[in-house]
Amino acid sequence: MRIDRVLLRTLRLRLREPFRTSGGETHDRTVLLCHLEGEGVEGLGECVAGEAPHYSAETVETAVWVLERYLAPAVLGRDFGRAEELGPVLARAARGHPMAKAAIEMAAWDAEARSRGESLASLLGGAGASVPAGVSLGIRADTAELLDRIDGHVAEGYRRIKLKIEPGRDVAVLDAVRSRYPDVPLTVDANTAYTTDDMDLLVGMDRYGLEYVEQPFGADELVAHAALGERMTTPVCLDESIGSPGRCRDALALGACGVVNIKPGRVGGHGPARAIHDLCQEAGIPVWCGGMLESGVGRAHNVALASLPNMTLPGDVSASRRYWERDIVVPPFELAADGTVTVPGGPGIGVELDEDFVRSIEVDRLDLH
Ligand code: NPG
Repeated sequence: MRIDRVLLRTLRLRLREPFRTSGGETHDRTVLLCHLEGEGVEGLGECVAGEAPHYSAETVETAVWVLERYLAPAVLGRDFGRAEELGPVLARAARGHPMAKAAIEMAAWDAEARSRGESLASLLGGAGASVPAGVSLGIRADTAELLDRIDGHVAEGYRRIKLKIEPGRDVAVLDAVRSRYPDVPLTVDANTAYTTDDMDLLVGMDRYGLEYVEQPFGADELVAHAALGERMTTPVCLDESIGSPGRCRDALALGACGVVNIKPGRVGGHGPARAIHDLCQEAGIPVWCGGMLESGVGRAHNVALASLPNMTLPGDVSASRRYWERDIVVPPFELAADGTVTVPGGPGIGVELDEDFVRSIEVDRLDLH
Protein backbone atom coordinates (compact mmCIF):
# COMPACT_ATOMS: atom_id res chain seq x y z
CA MET A 1 0.00 0.00 0.00
CA ARG A 2 1.23 3.48 -0.83
CA ILE A 3 0.37 5.97 1.90
CA ASP A 4 -1.19 9.10 0.36
CA ARG A 5 -2.72 10.83 3.35
CA VAL A 6 -2.25 11.09 7.11
CA LEU A 7 -5.13 12.83 8.85
CA LEU A 8 -4.73 13.75 12.53
CA ARG A 9 -7.91 14.58 14.39
CA THR A 10 -7.94 15.84 17.97
CA LEU A 11 -11.11 15.15 19.96
CA ARG A 12 -12.11 16.14 23.47
CA LEU A 13 -13.93 13.30 25.19
CA ARG A 14 -15.27 13.76 28.71
CA LEU A 15 -14.57 10.95 31.20
CA ARG A 16 -17.57 9.83 33.25
CA GLU A 17 -15.46 10.59 36.30
CA PRO A 18 -11.89 11.86 36.81
CA PHE A 19 -9.15 9.18 36.87
CA ARG A 20 -6.24 9.66 39.29
CA THR A 21 -2.91 7.81 39.28
CA SER A 22 0.19 8.57 41.35
CA GLY A 23 1.23 10.73 38.37
CA GLY A 24 -1.79 13.02 38.05
CA GLU A 25 -5.49 13.36 37.32
CA THR A 26 -7.37 13.23 34.00
CA HIS A 27 -10.84 14.83 33.59
CA ASP A 28 -11.21 15.12 29.83
CA ARG A 29 -9.36 12.79 27.51
CA THR A 30 -7.76 14.41 24.51
CA VAL A 31 -8.06 11.69 21.88
CA LEU A 32 -5.68 11.94 18.94
CA LEU A 33 -6.85 9.84 16.01
CA CYS A 34 -4.59 9.00 13.10
CA HIS A 35 -6.19 8.05 9.77
CA LEU A 36 -3.99 6.61 7.05
CA GLU A 37 -5.21 6.44 3.47
CA GLY A 38 -3.81 5.09 0.27
CA GLU A 39 -4.91 3.21 -2.81
CA GLY A 40 -8.49 3.03 -1.62
CA VAL A 41 -7.57 1.53 1.75
CA GLU A 42 -7.96 3.22 5.13
CA GLY A 43 -6.59 2.50 8.56
CA LEU A 44 -7.21 4.01 11.95
CA GLY A 45 -4.95 4.39 14.97
CA GLU A 46 -5.10 6.28 18.27
CA CYS A 47 -2.23 8.02 19.99
CA VAL A 48 -2.29 7.25 23.73
CA ALA A 49 -0.06 10.13 24.85
CA GLY A 50 -1.40 12.04 27.84
CA GLU A 51 -2.52 15.63 28.14
CA ALA A 52 0.47 16.20 30.47
CA PRO A 53 3.87 14.42 30.64
CA HIS A 54 3.00 12.40 33.76
CA TYR A 55 2.96 8.79 32.58
CA SER A 56 5.89 9.35 30.20
CA ALA A 57 7.63 12.28 28.54
CA GLU A 58 5.19 12.34 25.62
CA THR A 59 2.07 14.47 25.43
CA VAL A 60 -0.60 14.95 22.78
CA GLU A 61 1.17 18.13 21.69
CA THR A 62 4.61 16.51 21.33
CA ALA A 63 2.94 13.71 19.38
CA VAL A 64 1.25 16.08 16.92
CA TRP A 65 4.53 17.97 16.52
CA VAL A 66 6.66 14.92 15.75
CA LEU A 67 3.97 13.35 13.58
CA GLU A 68 3.67 16.49 11.47
CA ARG A 69 7.37 17.31 11.25
CA TYR A 70 9.05 13.91 11.02
CA LEU A 71 6.86 10.81 11.10
CA ALA A 72 4.17 11.56 8.52
CA PRO A 73 6.73 12.92 6.00
CA ALA A 74 8.75 9.70 6.41
CA VAL A 75 5.85 7.49 5.31
CA LEU A 76 3.87 9.72 2.90
CA GLY A 77 4.24 8.72 -0.75
CA ARG A 78 5.98 5.45 0.21
CA ASP A 79 4.86 1.96 -0.56
CA PHE A 80 4.70 -0.61 2.23
CA GLY A 81 4.05 -4.28 1.59
CA ARG A 82 3.37 -5.01 5.28
CA ALA A 83 2.53 -2.85 8.29
CA GLU A 84 5.58 -4.34 10.00
CA GLU A 85 7.80 -2.41 7.57
CA LEU A 86 6.79 0.96 9.06
CA GLY A 87 8.61 0.40 12.36
CA PRO A 88 12.18 0.67 11.00
CA VAL A 89 11.26 3.67 8.81
CA LEU A 90 9.73 5.50 11.77
CA ALA A 91 12.75 4.59 13.92
CA ARG A 92 15.04 6.30 11.40
CA ALA A 93 12.79 9.37 11.17
CA ALA A 94 12.96 10.28 14.88
CA ARG A 95 14.32 8.97 18.14
CA GLY A 96 11.91 8.23 20.96
CA HIS A 97 8.25 9.29 20.68
CA PRO A 98 6.91 5.72 20.75
CA MET A 99 3.29 6.78 21.28
CA ALA A 100 3.35 9.06 18.23
CA LYS A 101 4.98 6.29 16.17
CA ALA A 102 2.45 3.75 17.39
CA ALA A 103 -0.47 5.89 16.19
CA ILE A 104 0.78 5.61 12.58
CA GLU A 105 2.10 2.06 12.87
CA MET A 106 -1.16 0.74 14.32
CA ALA A 107 -3.23 2.54 11.67
CA ALA A 108 -1.11 0.70 9.10
CA TRP A 109 -1.92 -2.66 10.75
CA ASP A 110 -5.63 -1.80 10.59
CA ALA A 111 -5.25 -0.83 6.92
CA GLU A 112 -3.39 -4.05 6.10
CA ALA A 113 -5.98 -6.20 7.86
CA ARG A 114 -8.83 -4.36 6.10
CA SER A 115 -7.16 -4.76 2.72
CA ARG A 116 -6.90 -8.51 3.32
CA GLY A 117 -10.49 -8.71 4.55
CA GLU A 118 -9.13 -10.16 7.77
CA SER A 119 -9.57 -9.14 11.40
CA LEU A 120 -6.64 -7.38 13.06
CA ALA A 121 -6.64 -10.05 15.76
CA SER A 122 -6.11 -12.76 13.17
CA LEU A 123 -3.44 -10.77 11.30
CA LEU A 124 -1.54 -10.33 14.59
CA GLY A 125 -1.71 -14.07 15.27
CA GLY A 126 -4.45 -13.99 17.88
CA ALA A 127 -7.04 -16.64 18.46
CA GLY A 128 -10.22 -16.89 20.45
CA ALA A 129 -13.49 -15.03 20.26
CA SER A 130 -13.15 -13.13 23.54
CA VAL A 131 -10.57 -11.92 26.05
CA PRO A 132 -10.78 -11.72 29.86
CA ALA A 133 -11.26 -8.16 31.11
CA GLY A 134 -9.96 -6.48 34.24
CA VAL A 135 -10.77 -3.04 35.55
CA SER A 136 -8.44 -0.37 36.90
CA LEU A 137 -9.52 1.95 39.71
CA GLY A 138 -8.00 5.37 40.23
CA ILE A 139 -6.80 6.67 43.59
CA ARG A 140 -9.60 8.05 45.78
CA ALA A 141 -9.36 9.99 49.01
CA ASP A 142 -12.48 8.21 50.28
CA THR A 143 -12.03 4.46 50.83
CA ALA A 144 -15.79 3.86 51.32
CA GLU A 145 -16.37 5.29 47.84
CA LEU A 146 -13.65 3.03 46.41
CA LEU A 147 -15.28 -0.02 48.01
CA ASP A 148 -18.62 0.97 46.44
CA ARG A 149 -16.97 1.09 43.02
CA ILE A 150 -15.37 -2.31 43.55
CA ASP A 151 -18.77 -3.74 44.54
CA GLY A 152 -20.17 -2.50 41.24
CA HIS A 153 -17.33 -3.87 39.11
CA VAL A 154 -17.28 -7.26 40.86
CA ALA A 155 -21.04 -7.51 40.28
CA GLU A 156 -20.52 -6.66 36.60
CA GLY A 157 -18.17 -9.64 36.34
CA TYR A 158 -14.71 -8.10 35.86
CA ARG A 159 -12.06 -10.81 36.22
CA ARG A 160 -9.62 -8.76 38.28
CA ILE A 161 -9.49 -5.47 40.12
CA LYS A 162 -6.41 -3.25 39.83
CA LEU A 163 -5.93 -0.51 42.40
CA LYS A 164 -3.79 2.52 41.76
CA ILE A 165 -1.60 3.15 44.81
CA GLU A 166 0.91 5.72 46.02
CA PRO A 167 2.82 6.22 49.28
CA GLY A 168 0.22 6.92 51.96
CA ARG A 169 -2.63 5.38 49.93
CA ASP A 170 -1.60 1.74 49.90
CA VAL A 171 -1.71 -0.77 52.77
CA ALA A 172 -4.70 0.82 54.56
CA VAL A 173 -6.64 0.67 51.30
CA LEU A 174 -5.55 -2.94 50.73
CA ASP A 175 -6.61 -3.90 54.28
CA ALA A 176 -10.07 -2.46 53.61
CA VAL A 177 -10.43 -4.10 50.20
CA ARG A 178 -9.14 -7.49 51.32
CA SER A 179 -11.42 -7.58 54.36
CA ARG A 180 -14.44 -7.02 52.10
CA TYR A 181 -13.13 -9.23 49.28
CA PRO A 182 -10.73 -11.89 50.60
CA ASP A 183 -10.54 -13.77 47.30
CA VAL A 184 -11.12 -11.36 44.42
CA PRO A 185 -8.17 -11.36 41.96
CA LEU A 186 -6.48 -8.13 42.98
CA THR A 187 -3.41 -6.19 41.78
CA VAL A 188 -1.82 -2.85 42.61
CA ASP A 189 -0.16 -0.35 40.29
CA ALA A 190 2.19 2.32 41.65
CA ASN A 191 3.19 3.99 38.36
CA THR A 192 6.79 4.38 39.67
CA ALA A 193 5.77 6.17 42.92
CA TYR A 194 8.07 4.25 45.33
CA THR A 195 11.81 4.13 45.99
CA THR A 196 14.07 1.39 47.32
CA ASP A 197 13.54 2.92 50.80
CA ASP A 198 10.04 1.41 50.57
CA MET A 199 11.28 -2.18 50.03
CA ASP A 200 9.96 -3.46 53.37
CA LEU A 201 6.54 -1.91 52.87
CA LEU A 202 6.30 -3.47 49.40
CA VAL A 203 7.52 -6.90 50.58
CA GLY A 204 4.83 -6.68 53.28
CA MET A 205 2.22 -6.63 50.50
CA ASP A 206 2.79 -10.38 50.11
CA ARG A 207 0.15 -10.79 52.83
CA TYR A 208 -2.62 -9.57 50.49
CA GLY A 209 -2.31 -12.41 47.98
CA LEU A 210 -2.03 -10.05 45.01
CA GLU A 211 -1.70 -11.36 41.45
CA TYR A 212 1.25 -8.97 41.04
CA VAL A 213 2.65 -5.62 42.15
CA GLU A 214 3.02 -3.34 39.15
CA GLN A 215 5.84 -0.88 38.55
CA PRO A 216 6.70 0.23 42.07
CA PHE A 217 10.03 1.87 41.08
CA GLY A 218 11.24 4.19 38.35
CA ALA A 219 11.15 3.13 34.72
CA ASP A 220 14.97 2.84 34.57
CA GLU A 221 15.31 0.80 37.75
CA LEU A 222 15.48 -2.77 36.51
CA VAL A 223 18.00 -3.85 39.16
CA ALA A 224 15.81 -2.51 41.99
CA HIS A 225 12.83 -4.42 40.59
CA ALA A 226 14.94 -7.57 40.40
CA ALA A 227 15.96 -7.11 44.05
CA LEU A 228 12.32 -6.70 45.07
CA GLY A 229 11.38 -9.80 43.08
CA GLU A 230 14.01 -11.77 45.04
CA ARG A 231 12.40 -10.78 48.33
CA MET A 232 8.71 -11.13 47.41
CA THR A 233 6.62 -14.15 46.57
CA THR A 234 4.15 -11.89 44.73
CA PRO A 235 5.33 -11.42 41.13
CA VAL A 236 6.62 -8.00 40.10
CA CYS A 237 4.95 -6.69 36.93
CA LEU A 238 6.68 -4.12 34.73
CA ASP A 239 4.93 -1.49 32.62
CA GLU A 240 6.81 1.83 32.24
CA SER A 241 10.16 -0.03 32.32
CA ILE A 242 9.46 -2.05 29.19
CA GLY A 243 9.87 0.51 26.42
CA SER A 244 11.16 -1.85 23.72
CA PRO A 245 11.88 -5.50 22.97
CA GLY A 246 15.54 -4.84 23.84
CA ARG A 247 14.65 -3.49 27.27
CA CYS A 248 12.34 -6.46 27.77
CA ARG A 249 15.22 -8.83 27.00
CA ASP A 250 17.33 -7.04 29.62
CA ALA A 251 14.53 -7.20 32.20
CA LEU A 252 14.11 -10.93 31.60
CA ALA A 253 17.87 -11.54 31.82
CA LEU A 254 18.01 -9.67 35.14
CA GLY A 255 14.97 -11.44 36.54
CA ALA A 256 13.34 -8.03 37.04
CA CYS A 257 9.78 -9.20 36.43
CA GLY A 258 7.47 -12.17 36.71
CA VAL A 259 4.72 -10.54 34.62
CA VAL A 260 4.74 -7.90 31.85
CA ASN A 261 2.07 -5.35 30.99
CA ILE A 262 2.16 -4.75 27.21
CA LYS A 263 0.82 -1.48 25.84
CA PRO A 264 1.35 -1.11 22.11
CA GLY A 265 1.42 2.70 22.46
CA ARG A 266 4.25 2.57 25.00
CA VAL A 267 6.51 0.52 22.72
CA GLY A 268 5.89 2.02 19.27
CA GLY A 269 3.06 -0.18 17.97
CA HIS A 270 1.91 -3.70 17.32
CA GLY A 271 5.21 -4.92 15.80
CA PRO A 272 7.30 -4.28 18.95
CA ALA A 273 4.35 -5.25 21.19
CA ARG A 274 4.20 -8.63 19.51
CA ALA A 275 7.97 -9.07 19.76
CA ILE A 276 7.73 -8.42 23.54
CA HIS A 277 4.85 -10.89 23.77
CA ASP A 278 6.98 -13.54 22.04
CA LEU A 279 10.08 -12.90 24.19
CA CYS A 280 7.99 -13.28 27.35
CA GLN A 281 6.33 -16.41 26.03
CA GLU A 282 9.72 -18.01 25.37
CA ALA A 283 10.80 -17.06 28.90
CA GLY A 284 7.61 -18.45 30.47
CA ILE A 285 6.50 -15.00 31.65
CA PRO A 286 2.74 -14.30 31.33
CA VAL A 287 1.65 -10.96 29.87
CA TRP A 288 -1.50 -8.85 29.68
CA CYS A 289 -2.61 -5.89 27.66
CA GLY A 290 -2.59 -2.55 29.48
CA GLY A 291 -4.84 0.42 28.81
CA MET A 292 -4.30 4.16 28.57
CA LEU A 293 -7.87 5.46 28.85
CA GLU A 294 -8.32 4.85 25.14
CA SER A 295 -11.43 5.60 23.16
CA GLY A 296 -13.00 2.70 21.26
CA VAL A 297 -10.35 2.94 18.53
CA GLY A 298 -7.41 2.24 20.83
CA ARG A 299 -9.54 -0.22 22.77
CA ALA A 300 -10.22 -2.18 19.55
CA HIS A 301 -6.48 -2.36 18.87
CA ASN A 302 -5.85 -3.52 22.44
CA VAL A 303 -8.56 -6.17 22.34
CA ALA A 304 -7.07 -7.58 19.12
CA LEU A 305 -3.59 -7.68 20.69
CA ALA A 306 -5.01 -9.22 23.87
CA SER A 307 -6.09 -12.25 21.83
CA LEU A 308 -2.45 -13.39 21.40
CA PRO A 309 -1.72 -16.73 23.09
CA ASN A 310 0.55 -15.58 25.94
CA MET A 311 -1.90 -12.85 27.02
CA THR A 312 -3.12 -15.18 29.73
CA LEU A 313 -3.92 -12.58 32.42
CA PRO A 314 -6.98 -10.26 32.27
CA GLY A 315 -6.13 -6.98 30.50
CA ASP A 316 -7.23 -3.40 31.09
CA VAL A 317 -9.68 -3.89 28.27
CA SER A 318 -12.78 -2.69 30.08
CA ALA A 319 -16.12 -1.92 28.47
CA SER A 320 -16.58 1.49 26.81
CA ARG A 321 -19.09 2.52 29.49
CA ARG A 322 -16.48 2.14 32.22
CA TYR A 323 -15.01 5.42 30.96
CA TRP A 324 -17.37 7.05 28.46
CA GLU A 325 -20.97 8.18 28.43
CA ARG A 326 -20.78 7.59 24.69
CA ASP A 327 -17.87 5.97 22.86
CA ILE A 328 -16.69 7.18 19.45
CA VAL A 329 -17.06 3.75 17.81
CA VAL A 330 -19.99 1.56 16.87
CA PRO A 331 -20.62 -0.89 18.26
CA PRO A 332 -19.15 0.13 21.64
CA PHE A 333 -17.28 -2.49 23.70
CA GLU A 334 -19.40 -4.34 26.23
CA LEU A 335 -18.57 -6.67 29.09
CA ALA A 336 -20.17 -10.11 28.81
CA ALA A 337 -21.59 -11.71 31.94
CA ASP A 338 -18.53 -14.00 32.12
CA GLY A 339 -16.18 -11.00 32.41
CA THR A 340 -14.90 -11.08 28.86
CA VAL A 341 -14.93 -8.66 25.94
CA THR A 342 -15.63 -9.95 22.44
CA VAL A 343 -12.81 -9.69 19.92
CA PRO A 344 -14.30 -8.03 16.81
CA GLY A 345 -14.32 -10.45 13.89
CA GLY A 346 -14.88 -7.95 11.05
CA PRO A 347 -12.06 -6.62 8.84
CA GLY A 348 -9.35 -4.60 10.59
CA ILE A 349 -10.17 -3.31 14.06
CA GLY A 350 -13.75 -4.42 13.40
CA VAL A 351 -15.52 -1.29 14.66
CA GLU A 352 -16.47 1.89 12.80
CA LEU A 353 -16.23 5.52 13.84
CA ASP A 354 -19.47 7.20 14.88
CA GLU A 355 -18.71 10.08 12.49
CA ASP A 356 -21.50 12.44 13.65
CA PHE A 357 -20.36 12.16 17.23
CA VAL A 358 -16.68 12.43 16.31
CA ARG A 359 -17.37 15.62 14.35
CA SER A 360 -19.23 17.10 17.28
CA ILE A 361 -16.25 16.69 19.64
CA GLU A 362 -13.43 17.43 17.18
CA VAL A 363 -11.29 20.37 18.31
CA ASP A 364 -8.51 20.28 15.74
CA ARG A 365 -7.43 18.55 12.53
CA LEU A 366 -4.28 18.37 10.49
CA ASP A 367 -4.43 16.97 6.97
CA LEU A 368 -1.05 15.83 5.68
CA HIS A 369 -0.59 14.56 2.12
O1 NPG B 1 -8.40 0.88 31.41
O2 NPG B 1 -7.60 2.24 29.91
C1 NPG B 1 -7.67 1.81 31.07
C2 NPG B 1 -6.80 2.48 32.11
C3 NPG B 1 -5.89 1.53 32.75
O3 NPG B 1 -4.94 2.19 34.81
C4 NPG B 1 -4.88 2.23 33.62
N1 NPG B 1 -3.93 2.88 32.97
O4 NPG B 1 -0.68 3.27 34.28
O5 NPG B 1 -1.66 1.67 33.28
C5 NPG B 1 -1.67 2.81 33.72
C6 NPG B 1 -2.93 3.62 33.67
C7 NPG B 1 -2.86 4.97 33.05
C8 NPG B 1 -4.01 5.64 32.78
C9 NPG B 1 -1.69 5.56 32.72
C10 NPG B 1 -4.00 6.88 32.20
C11 NPG B 1 -1.68 6.81 32.15
C12 NPG B 1 -2.84 7.47 31.90
